[in-house]
Amino acid sequence: MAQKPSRKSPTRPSRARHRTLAVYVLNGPNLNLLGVREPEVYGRMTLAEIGQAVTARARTHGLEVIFRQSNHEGELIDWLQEARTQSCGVILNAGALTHTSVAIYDAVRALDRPLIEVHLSNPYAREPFRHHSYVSPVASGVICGLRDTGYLLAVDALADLLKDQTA
Ligand code: CA2
Repeated sequence: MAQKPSRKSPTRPSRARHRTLAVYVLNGPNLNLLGVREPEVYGRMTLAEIGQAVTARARTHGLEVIFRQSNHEGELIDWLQEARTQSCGVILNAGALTHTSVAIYDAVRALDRPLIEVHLSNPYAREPFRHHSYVSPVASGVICGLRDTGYLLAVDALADLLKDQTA
């Protein structure tokens, strides 16, 4: 019996293989509380509003965004590992884990993608325990103290780094 011709053309690669990988924007512990408390430190925007603004900004660069928050170190590490193959780059606000987590440091080291570290506040103008970051030495760049604007600048910076990569 004659075989039904396959709709897949062997010469045309599937769309899935050629889809643009997303920017992962990962947020750590307590950042789900944004907009609810301490607006004088972190600004008035909620994390959901920042997510919307970041997604819109990324779209102007032709980039998609996966925006997530977790209060759990292990979940953030799982997402950083996922980002090794599923993202074109990462924007990370690891919250207080920035100052404590060797495991986050190891996961970022293993990433093999550009990563921008972001903080809403300026940790260097705050308590001494916030002055050390485990992320900064393995980040492509660091933006802090500019509140939600920092996330948008991180999108622009990442888009620039990605352009340089493909140039
Ligand atoms: O400034 C930042 O983005 C931080 O990553 C925020 C972390 C802090 O531990 C870092 O030192 C700097 C804390 C996030 C907690 O966010 C809250 C928001 C509203 C109310 C309470 C906490």
